[in-house]
Amino acid sequence: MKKNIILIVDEMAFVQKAIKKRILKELTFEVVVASCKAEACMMAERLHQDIFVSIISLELSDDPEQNIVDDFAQLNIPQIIFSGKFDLELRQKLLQKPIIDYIPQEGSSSLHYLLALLHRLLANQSLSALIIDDSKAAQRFFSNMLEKMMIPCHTIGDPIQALDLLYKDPDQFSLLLIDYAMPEMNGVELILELQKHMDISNKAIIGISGENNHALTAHFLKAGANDFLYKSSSYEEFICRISQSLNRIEQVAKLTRVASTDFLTGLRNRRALFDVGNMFWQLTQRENSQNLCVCMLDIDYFKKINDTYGHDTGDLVLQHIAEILNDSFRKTDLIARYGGEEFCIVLQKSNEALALQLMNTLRNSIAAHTFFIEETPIQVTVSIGICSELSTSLESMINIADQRLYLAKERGRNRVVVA
Ligand code: GH3
Ligand code: MG
Ligand code: MG
Repeated sequence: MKKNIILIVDEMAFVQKAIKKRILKELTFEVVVASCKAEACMMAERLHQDIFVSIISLELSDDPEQNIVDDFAQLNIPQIIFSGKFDLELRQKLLQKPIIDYIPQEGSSSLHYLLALLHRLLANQSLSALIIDDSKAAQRFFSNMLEKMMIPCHTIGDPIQALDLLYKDPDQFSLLLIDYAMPEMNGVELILELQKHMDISNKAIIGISGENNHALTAHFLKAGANDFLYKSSSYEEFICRISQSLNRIEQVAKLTRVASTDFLTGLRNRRALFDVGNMFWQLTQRENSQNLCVCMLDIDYFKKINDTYGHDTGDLVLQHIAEILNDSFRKTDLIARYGGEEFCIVLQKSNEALALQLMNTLRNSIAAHTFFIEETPIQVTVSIGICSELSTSLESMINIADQRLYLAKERGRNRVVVA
């Protein structure tokens, strides 16, 4: 079961309130609060299996020795220390304990850091990291660290096996920690090799070295790593750098998603059609195959829908058509809104007969479907043109499919034209 409770332990009611308010606003956790160690331990005993994380102040009148940290550790409750009490000796002592992080309470920036950390921990659970290091001790050190950050991880000692694993399932790992000195291949060579075969821009790659050699930093970064750390770095520095790299790749992924998505239908937009479609075209050509089909689909007399029921209803019809398209094809096919009420579908590993069959099924199911928009029944038909010859470019295939679409219109609409 998902752990859904955050336990706040703090004597100060206003601190409790401030943290609780932000958590309830930004996250979907249940929040429980305790004002002293005794109360916190009682709650912990009862709820420890459901506690995602605890946020603990060390200034508790009934716990001058800060025993709460060990008590909670025994119950395996993840801890973030969020405390006004801060000195170097205490920091050293705490960093020996299995806590996630230590945040000095210093105004609103610390609360901001705390919330960012909670968001990070939550997202970390659904990531997967690969530690590539030939030293067992280093593997243990890094996996402990990632475990504290709630990042599931795998370890591997042989860089060649690591490459195999990454090629087999390129999307499995979003964080790679790569040691420099390894037998067979060093960490920089591994990144360069990896780049030849796959897109690494969606991964956080951290180079690591045991030697204090400054030239390595630039070497790793130039090869494509997002960051670099020495094995002697502190745990705090590791988690800050790793979290920052993960935040960055997630932001880039989000921007890329927004930039390639059609706002109204959620399908890919025209720009993404060309980006991804050109990749499909090149792949098909490299494989010496003819099996790529481009289909252009246009709604018949769509202007009439707008004129009769209004533009908003027209928008809803477009959204419904997009849903039907999404449900009609394989995940590996590309579905995009080309513009207005025109859509483009690129079928990979498909031939003329298969494309024709798929498009006729789609055309029939749209024609047979009644869209109910605010209880108004609306029916539409579509015309489709298919290009199944691997022409000189994706663009030329789109043009050919478009010409056939207009033949379908001329021949009376609600039909598919293939050649
Ligand atoms: P045909 O069968 O020849 O394709 O006729 P049609 O009416 O579908 O084609 P036409 O190109 O004359 O008109 C397309 C209409 O689609 C006009 C335009 O206002 C409407 N349209 C384009 N984009 C949108 C949109 O995002 N939302 C809505 N509601 N309408 C749109
Ligand atoms: Mg139309
Ligand atoms: Mg049109």
